[in-house]
Amino acid sequence: MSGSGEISEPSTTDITEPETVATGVPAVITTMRRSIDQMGTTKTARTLLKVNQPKGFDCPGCAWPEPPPDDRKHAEFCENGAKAIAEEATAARADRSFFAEHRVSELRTKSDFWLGRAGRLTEPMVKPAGADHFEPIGWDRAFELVASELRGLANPDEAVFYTSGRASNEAAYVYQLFARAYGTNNLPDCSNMCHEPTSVALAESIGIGKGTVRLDDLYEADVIIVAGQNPGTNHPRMLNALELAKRNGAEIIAINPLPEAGLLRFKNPQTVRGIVGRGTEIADIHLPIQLGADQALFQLWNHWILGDHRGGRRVLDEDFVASHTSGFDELAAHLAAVDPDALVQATGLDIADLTAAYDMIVSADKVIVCWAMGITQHLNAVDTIREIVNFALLGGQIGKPGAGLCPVRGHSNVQGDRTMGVWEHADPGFIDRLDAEFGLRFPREDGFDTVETIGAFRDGRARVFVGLGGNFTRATPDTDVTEAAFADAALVMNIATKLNRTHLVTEGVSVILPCLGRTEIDRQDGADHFITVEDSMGLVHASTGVLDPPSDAARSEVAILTGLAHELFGPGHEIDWPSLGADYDAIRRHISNTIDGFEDFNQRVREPGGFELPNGPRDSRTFTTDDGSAHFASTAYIAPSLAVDELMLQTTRSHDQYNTTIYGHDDRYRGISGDRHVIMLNEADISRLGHRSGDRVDLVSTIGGVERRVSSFQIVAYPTPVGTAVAYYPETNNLIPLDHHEPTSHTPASKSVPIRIHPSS
Ligand SMILES: Nc1nc2c(c(=O)[nH]1)N[C@H]1C(S)=C(S)[C@@H](COP(=O)(O)OP(=O)(O)OC[C@H]3O[C@@H](n4cnc5c(=O)[nH]c(N)nc54)[C@H](O)[C@@H]3O)O[C@H]1N2
Ligand SMILES: Nc1nc2c(c(=O)[nH]1)N[C@H]1C(S)=C(S)[C@@H](COP(=O)(O)OP(=O)(O)OC[C@H]3O[C@@H](n4cnc5c(=O)[nH]c(N)nc54)[C@H](O)[C@@H]3O)O[C@H]1N2
Ligand SMILES: [Mo]
Repeated sequence: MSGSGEISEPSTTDITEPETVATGVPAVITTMRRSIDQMGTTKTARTLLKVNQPKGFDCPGCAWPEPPPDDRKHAEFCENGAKAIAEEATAARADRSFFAEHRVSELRTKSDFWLGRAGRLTEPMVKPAGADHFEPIGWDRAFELVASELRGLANPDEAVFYTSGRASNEAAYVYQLFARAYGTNNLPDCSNMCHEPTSVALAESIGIGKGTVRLDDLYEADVIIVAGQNPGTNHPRMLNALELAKRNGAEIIAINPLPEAGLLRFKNPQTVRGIVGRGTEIADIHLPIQLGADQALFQLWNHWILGDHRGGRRVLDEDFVASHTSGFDELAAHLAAVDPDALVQATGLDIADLTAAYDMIVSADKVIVCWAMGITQHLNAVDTIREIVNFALLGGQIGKPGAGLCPVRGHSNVQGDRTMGVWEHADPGFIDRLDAEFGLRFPREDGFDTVETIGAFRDGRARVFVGLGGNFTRATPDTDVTEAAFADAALVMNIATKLNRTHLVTEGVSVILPCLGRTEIDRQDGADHFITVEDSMGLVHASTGVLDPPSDAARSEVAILTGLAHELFGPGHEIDWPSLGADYDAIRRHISNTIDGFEDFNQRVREPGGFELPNGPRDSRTFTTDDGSAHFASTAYIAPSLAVDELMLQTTRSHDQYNTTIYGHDDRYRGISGDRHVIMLNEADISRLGHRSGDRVDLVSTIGGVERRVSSFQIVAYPTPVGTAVAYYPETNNLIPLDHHEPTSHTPASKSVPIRIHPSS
């Protein structure tokens, strides 16, 4: 089946009441129907039975961990994991006839949904500079072309090497080695737009940029706080864990402006009870907070904790604070001086609800805080996470069973890619180890992150873009600025499973190299390879594809990278690229030698279920900060100021997309289907601003005095707090200026965007 133009785009939107129950029968039906549509019946059954099983592949959906092998249900997947797999296992092909039929100028007018429906890429394609068609190019010629472009740059820092979080550990390690051997640390990744504030805040406060809980901790917790996360859509298997936690007696507090289905009630499709029953009430308390006000909320709770002497005892864990932390006196003085009324007001929450949640927390021994993009994509994200860490430290909630910090990562191997050294910062210890391992001198200067990359292309300081997966120009903010910056690139090369807009943006040369997906058999010279990944809780395990590759020509990411490296560096290079491509154990040996926690990698990863990376705070309350203790941070909450006719917009995911991959047009749990161009507003704001539900409006941002606009969005009345608005990403990315980001991590503040609405002309 050749991908074709028979795809119809919806132009109207259907609205029904939002659902409060997640999963259950409708989810299972959606799963099966969608995968059967794209894959056919036998392939569907064969594929879905291998998801997240010890001898199968790691689901390419999210980074939520799997239970230990003997606990796994036969179906260890969810509706949205199945969509991710069906998207990859589709029978449609964006092959040479597809590219012959569609000009680049035509493809640029198509939606993300349409481009994805074209199907899997089958062979290397090139669009010469100034041309309007992609044409086939052999692998060797493609490598020669890219290598010669890289050799021709005045300076290696004119090339940028981006990674999306699906790349395996092996591919990621080879990739960073390639970029650094070439001479640059320009290694931005999707984390820069995602959990970077988490990595920054946790590294400085607890000495490691990762969370401190295992899956089992959730089952033992007394209270689990789920802040800024929509697990029913984005981490559906987390609901299984929350359900079990609840059965074991945990209470759950959801902090979220929206009443997301699944946080409020959940039916487990993996049990019969789940299918027929009413489901479990997941959240005991829902706090519908104002956007970006979580810093104020945790600061308020921390202020209360310090003054709380219940039954003559302080709620504060004085022993933990005395033996494991520093900066307490400063924090205590700082918190004593905050104005609690102003903090309450900033949250927009009812004092009774705030107090009820607080009482629940301080009556508990073991508390876990989970968070995702609702916390990280704000101007104050790093400060918010510092305040969450303060909260955990004051309660002594780190390094004991059933308690801790639980950032929930997005892409299935985004955490592993960073562990493998995909990072624009040149960590001196790691670079020294690379030097020793490979007998080269690798660069020491920090490279560009995601936002800096766009600035560099805009200003002509970067000329070549290489993408290991992802959809860079669509996922990033300031769409018009970003696309204009990339139009002038000399070369854009993407290693990809499917066609997307980033492949189409440059007027220069564009090269698309088709790779295997996680689900596919990686066979070279008769031998099958497996790869490894690290989940959100630091478990490393193997993943083996089971499906046939999309074409004979598609290659593994590792094979593509080592092939290109061999062409660029030539035979006799200090790094034996061909042998790394032929034997992934050889890559894993280098990983063992250069990355902590990977000793005996090849042996340990062959154990069922893999192995766990060491984690000082979690395992032994060891904090590898400058003074060996966990750091409190004193943060000042600054409330955003909006003009009377402004609303604070969050850009978010529907139930039917994976980032820039749009599976369909049905945001089922929110009761919205059809056209994705909707703006969800509180009823009170709609009438206050003189509009009605169903009106078409333009969304306009004027941050920094520059007008940015997206046109013709339909107003939908929705239970979002007064003054806030919700719309889908990536359609609204054009509203977010490049420099509208958190100051330390540079993560775009894509969930605090002040906008106005104007009637559409
Ligand atoms: N099916 C599917 N799965 C995915 C993805 C996908 O696109 N589709 N993407 C993957 C990736 S890369 C990631 S990073 C994760 C994303 O997973 P999530 O973080 O769940 O993603 P979002 O859809 O951005 O949802 C953000 C949630 O935070 C809430 N929120 C927004 N602002 C605030 C705030 O200021 N405070 C609080 N307390 N809450 C707020 C929103 O209402 C929403 O419920 O999911 C991963 N898994
Ligand atoms: N406004 C706004 N912007 C956001 C966000 C938001 O909430 N709001 N979220 C941000 C977040 S959290 C993230 S993580 C980024 C996501 O940014 P990216 O990770 O760059 O985007 P994706 O849409 O996940 O990338 C999808 C593409 O990856 C390729 N692909 C899929 N599987 C594979 C594979 O196995 N190998 C290879 N080589 N390629 C593959 C396909 O070509 C597909 O088109 O977006 C960020 N942007
Ligand atoms: Mo993400």
